Amino acid sequence: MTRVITYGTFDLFHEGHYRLLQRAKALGDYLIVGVTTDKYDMERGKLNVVDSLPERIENVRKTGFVDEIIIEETQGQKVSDVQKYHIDIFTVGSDWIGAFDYMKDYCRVVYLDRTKNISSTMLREQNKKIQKIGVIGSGRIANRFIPESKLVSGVSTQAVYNPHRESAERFAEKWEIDAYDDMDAFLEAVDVVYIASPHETHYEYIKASLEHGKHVLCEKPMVLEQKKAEALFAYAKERKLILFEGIKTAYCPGFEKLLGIACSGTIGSIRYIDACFTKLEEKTSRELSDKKYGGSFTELGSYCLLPAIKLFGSTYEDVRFDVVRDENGLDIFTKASLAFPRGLATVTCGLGVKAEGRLLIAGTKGYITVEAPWWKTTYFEVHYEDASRVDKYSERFLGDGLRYEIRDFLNMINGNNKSEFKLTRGESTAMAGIMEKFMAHEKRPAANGEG
Ligand code: C2G
Repeated sequence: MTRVITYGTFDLFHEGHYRLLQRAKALGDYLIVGVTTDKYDMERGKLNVVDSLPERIENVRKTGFVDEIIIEETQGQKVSDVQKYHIDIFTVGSDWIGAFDYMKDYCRVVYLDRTKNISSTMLREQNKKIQKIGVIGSGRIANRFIPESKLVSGVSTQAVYNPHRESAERFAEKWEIDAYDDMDAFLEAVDVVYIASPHETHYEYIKASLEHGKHVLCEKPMVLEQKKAEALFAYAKERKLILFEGIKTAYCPGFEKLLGIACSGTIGSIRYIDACFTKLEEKTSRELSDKKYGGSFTELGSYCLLPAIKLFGSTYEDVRFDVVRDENGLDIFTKASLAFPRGLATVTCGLGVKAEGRLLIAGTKGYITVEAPWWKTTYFEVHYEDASRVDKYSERFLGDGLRYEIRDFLNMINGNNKSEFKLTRGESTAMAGIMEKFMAHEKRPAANGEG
């Protein structure tokens, strides 16, 4: 008798789960399924699990493929289960290829093809709850997005669009999703769109997606013109769609905690913010070779503006730019100085100059410091006039951190507006306005053609 084991959360049970269990059972005679506990899912960084453990167990049981169900509670449990239950085959979906090769010392390991498209008539009711994501763009950030999206229950990334068919296909093959170079067909296939294409293409892609009735999560900077941000948000609102700018810092728990402490009065009234982000790039990189839309400020400015806009508000009295340019005329280092009614902010970004990359929030009673990478906030300190007193705070930041914005985006789609305050339409619009002023300062076009 061949004994098989597999594990999973099996939240919002869908066809991908069903087919996995069906094929797992077919690998042998006796199938054991380990269903994860909420605590274990939290530990391994899976967000937003909706169904309770008894519901998830019941859905696994109902398939009729399973001979025995156990609970997966801890990290190292798989190896001991294999020995305890005399397992011959360990199996899991191909999205985990390589991750469980260490189990080969104990039994056979089989990665079963992941199900690309989880919709089916049979499971239509359940599938309604799962948002099918389509990704526009197939570059670095899109590659980071997919594994992060797998850690948010309630979404399934199923399609990629790139006008260059080959790039779309390469990306689709890597992530076991469908490739499109036809925008209409792509938008037909998905419920929501994640945009990770070059900055100047965002506007047209957001517009097309909203026109097709799709919710949109767009990478920063969403657009480089205030009027365009206003128009897009107004249109999304009219169509009752969510349009969401993905500045990951805004949604991560550490930054949320930081804002909470900063606003709590602990450091008195905030009067000065200094945010710096530098990341050295190769001269040949898109960021340093795209003469129109590249450079430090369009690339990193959104992160640095975020704390200032969050803490001082969207209305500023003045913004000035000082820029160091390379031979292409692109800003390799930019300092933006902003005056708000309540205080001052300086924002420094560099792709060709390295600096300490710190965030400082100064108030009338003390100050907060967050060292780089403060944009993935995990630890910060509060200092006072009495230098011997330092309050220390820490928080988790999991993986690449995109899972937090995906979770909040999903919550908004599902009608839970609690996340809206994390980055409001007004704040996103103000940032687009600052980007527009920067582009004008650099005498570069903010828009790619007519929009
Ligand atoms: N799966 C699939 N096709 C999909 C989605 C999921 O084949 N479209 C598979 C996964 O690869 C996994 C199983 O269904 O084998 C359960 O998926 P999840 O509930 O998402 O659980 P997961 O996080 O993959 O946990 O210890 C837990 C295991 O590591 C797997």
